[in-house]
This record gives sequence, C-alpha cells and structure tokens, in this order.
Amino acid sequence: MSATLSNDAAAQLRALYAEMQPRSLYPLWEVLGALVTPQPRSPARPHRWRYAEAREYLLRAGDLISAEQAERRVLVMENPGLPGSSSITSSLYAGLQLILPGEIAPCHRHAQCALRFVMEGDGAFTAVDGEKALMRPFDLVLTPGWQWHDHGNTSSQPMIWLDGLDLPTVLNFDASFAEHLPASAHPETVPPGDSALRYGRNMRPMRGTATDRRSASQPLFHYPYAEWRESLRRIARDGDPDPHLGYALEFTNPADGGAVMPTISAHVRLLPGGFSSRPRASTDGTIFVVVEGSGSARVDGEDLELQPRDTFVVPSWRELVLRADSELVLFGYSDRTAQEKLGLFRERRG
Ligand code: 1HN
Repeated sequence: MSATLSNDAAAQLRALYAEMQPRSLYPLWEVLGALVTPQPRSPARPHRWRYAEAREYLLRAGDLISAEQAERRVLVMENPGLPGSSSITSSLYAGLQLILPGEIAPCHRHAQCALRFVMEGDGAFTAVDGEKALMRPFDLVLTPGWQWHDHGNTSSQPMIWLDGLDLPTVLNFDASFAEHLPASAHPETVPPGDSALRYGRNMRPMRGTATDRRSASQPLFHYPYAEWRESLRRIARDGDPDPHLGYALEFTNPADGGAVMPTISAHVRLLPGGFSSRPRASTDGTIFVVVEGSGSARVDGEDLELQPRDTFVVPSWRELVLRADSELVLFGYSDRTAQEKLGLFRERRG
C-alpha cells in the first residue's frame, strides 16, 4: 500500500480488517508487495554441509536404528533459512542415506521423484521396478515418480548416498501418494544393466515389441561416474570452458532429450585448476556436491570453502562465483526443468 491515509481512514480500515478476519477475508493491499516482489527473495540461505561431520552422525545413527526400522535411514540437510520444512531449497529436498552391509531398505513407491548421488561405498544396489543398479562412487541413479524401489547392501562396506527429491514441490501441489510392496524387495525381473543396453546407446527397442521393457517416458535410470567423468575429462582437453559454468554437461532422458525427471534437472561440471567463474545468478536454487578438487563458492560475497563430498546450496537469484584451487568437479541438481515448463526460469550472467 503506497498512498498515505488519514488517521481516521487508517483506524476505520483496522476495524474493517478485524471484522472481516473471522470470515477469512483479508486486504490484498497490505500484503501485495511481499507477494509480488520485483525479484526473487528466497528465505533459503546459502549453506555448506561438511561431509566428514555428517558422516559421523550418520554412522552413529546406524548403530542405533536399522535401515528396515527407519524405512529410510537418512539425515536431512535442511536449509537453515527454512526451519521445520525438511527442504534444502523452496522446491527440493536433500538428505544423506546410509545402508550398512546386509541391510535392506524396503520396497515402496511414491509420487515424488528421487535421485541418488553416491558418496561412498561400492556395490550396494538400488532396484527400480525390479532392475538393480549396482552403485559406485559418484554414480547418479534415478527413481522416477511411482516406480517401485528398494535398496540393499550385499557388499562388505557401508554405502552412503545423497538423496535428492522434489518433496516440497509435490507437497505444494498436495499431490503426494505412496504405497508399500507387501514383500520387502521387488522380484528381480531383469539383469542389472538391462535398461542401459536397450535405451542407453542411442537406440531403443522397436516399438510394440517385447524388447520394450521399461516405462516409455523414463527408460534410463543409471548414469555411471565412469561414463560422465570420461566425457568431462575429454571435452576439457580442447576448447575453452564456458566463463560462467566451466565445462558443463547435463544428464538427459533419452526419451525426449530433456531433463532427467519432470521436476529435477541434473548436471556435472569441471572447472580447471586456477579457474574463476564469472558471476551468475539463476532462479533455480541449486544443490551441489563436490566430487573432486578444492576451491570456493562465493555466494553474494560470502565464501564457502569446498572439499570433496561437501554438499552446498545456492538459493534462487543469489550470485555465484566458483573458484577452483585445483581441478574442481561438481554435481548439481535443481528445479530448472520445472521452471522452464512453467515459463519461470531466468538467469543473469555478469
Ligand atoms: C525415499 O523414498 C527415499 O527411497 C529416500 O531411498 C529419502 C525422503 C523422503 C521421502 C521419501 C528412498 C526419502 C524418501
């Protein structure tokens, strides 16, 4: 509300508000400025979670509660600016999940889309609709909405990964559904790697044949580190990095060439040692994991120092400058694809 009112009118308006309130009626002019801001004003804050610290707490939880008892034994990385929300940005969730040797995290499915980005361990699996992905450090594994998934660890080491979900988005739409499989594990319907053979080689099964096994809209769900790292390594050998992003590759869904899931985009980037990015802001608050190297993320002038396996978050429309002390490799995910579909995505490159 911009115009000044007489004392009399102001007093009468206050009386009017008090009378309307029991009928759930409110004056827009008192809140309009906070609702329609000239630019994003996220309550989320830039923050970094040290992997070594979180890991200690997670292993202590592992001594006290089993994966089966917890259903999912996860420490939520909640944004300090969004207390009580279990959210890392206004639209996305992040947590660190531990599965110990011999454990099973029982089979369920839900409307929410999830990704896993492996932090440590080797050989535990996520099974998606009956196909196992054997997980290695820094692999990306997807669990698209409404696909059955369970996790198991038949290796001899603990396995820890980051879970990224669109929980706050689904909550916002009041569209959450979930169910449990009566058995703790889904029957194994195809051998590990089956979907990569059928859909991961710029080919696909002929339509309408029995070789077309997976959901037509989400055929691939395992993006191994060995493959994406090799691509980054080789494209960084010749050609210049993008001044804002470094060498950056987005993971895609081969069904349509778009983002990996309807609400989540994911990418990796490599910044050569000594490289400083030009400042950039975007409307998609982004969660990053440091894969390799060290450096810093300066967010609106505040420095977050980065070490391997740290997670950090850059909220919407905060200016990010990345500096690589040694060759820095990052994984990142955001709601960019959802914003693009809604016509909301913007970026500013300085
Ligand atoms: C979930 O289903 C998993 O399947 C992990 O591993 C974390 C956080 C909230 C809701 C569902 C999983 C989750 C989750």
